[in-house]
Amino acid sequence: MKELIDIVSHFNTQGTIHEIKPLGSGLINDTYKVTTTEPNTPEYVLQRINHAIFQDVEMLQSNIAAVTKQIRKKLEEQGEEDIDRKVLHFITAENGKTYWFDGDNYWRMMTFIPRAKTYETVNPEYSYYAGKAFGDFQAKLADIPETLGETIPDFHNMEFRLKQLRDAVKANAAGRLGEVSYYIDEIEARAEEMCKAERLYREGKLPKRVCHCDTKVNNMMFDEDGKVLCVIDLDTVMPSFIFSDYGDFLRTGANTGDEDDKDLSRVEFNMEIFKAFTKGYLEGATFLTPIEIENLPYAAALFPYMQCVRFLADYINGDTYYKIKYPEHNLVRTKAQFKLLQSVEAHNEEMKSFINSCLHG
Ligand code: GN1
Ligand code: MG
Repeated sequence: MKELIDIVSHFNTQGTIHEIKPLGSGLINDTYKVTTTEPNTPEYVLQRINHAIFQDVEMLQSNIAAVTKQIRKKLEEQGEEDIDRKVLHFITAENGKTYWFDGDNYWRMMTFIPRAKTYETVNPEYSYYAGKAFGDFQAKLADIPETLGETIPDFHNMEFRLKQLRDAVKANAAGRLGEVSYYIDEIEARAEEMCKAERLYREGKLPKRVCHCDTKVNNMMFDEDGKVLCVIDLDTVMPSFIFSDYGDFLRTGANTGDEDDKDLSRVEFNMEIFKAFTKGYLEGATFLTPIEIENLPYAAALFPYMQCVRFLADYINGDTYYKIKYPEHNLVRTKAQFKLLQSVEAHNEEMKSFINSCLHG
């Protein structure tokens, strides 16, 4: 904790530090909650940025600055109250930037949003609010004046993710290939269909828009009444297909089991959550084109598929990307995402007819 206190001392915070404790369940950055002794000073969040993954920290933080500035402006224009709980606020360090480099690691701090909660699972009512909130998030960013950089190049590019998997298979760095051939075959059987977004983009039929790109259900803060306060974890906000935000929420929010469930019988795609989220999303994302809407069921399948590919590639590579809790963790995650994908596929027709009913009443 002494080292963490030292890091915090480089930021312009108020009050005396009382405690610094780990916070949240992210798989990439390390996150801590910083509490202060005085009752009227804010609490903070301290994060060690995963610099191996986010290599251009300057770009990362300037994207986030542009995004939070734009959201704040829109909230002000709408006459919103409680703005400080509805958009993240980053703390300046003594170097005048919103991050601090200690010689080894990059750190940043933001104000902790009081009386807010995150969830690992949500009910249909909360999903409806979440759908509206992510639609609204994309709508607010539609006319952002800055051009955002790709903080992780090709982040949600399915062709690129498949290439990474194929490279991992070729190298077989951890000698794990023997146990995963079933999953490789299942992935390859769907590869062409799953790269549809990239094809539509090349043909000029599908736009890229500013998206969040990590709309896991636990990246959203809710207030005491279950209303969405704000979206957090802005590292991956960048131009992408809207499928990213729609699909990744459903991947996490509509899974009846856990992302890394060992009991595959618990993993199913929950259509009640799907319906509530989709209804909210279509209400919030008023700018969607017919081709985007028509491909929402594809997006619901794409994200469990992409995550399956990413977890499997990491497993084959010997666990170099995601934090793991035990040696088979990435394989367990792969299997759970594949089971979820199969369940999404089984609901394809039902998804389509629900979306049609939303559009035509
Ligand atoms: C990572 O940071 P976190 O845990 O919210 C990952 C996402 C994955 C997710 C899988 C930068 O998100 O893309 O979907 O894990 N973020 C990055 O749980 O790779
Ligand atoms: Mg997160």
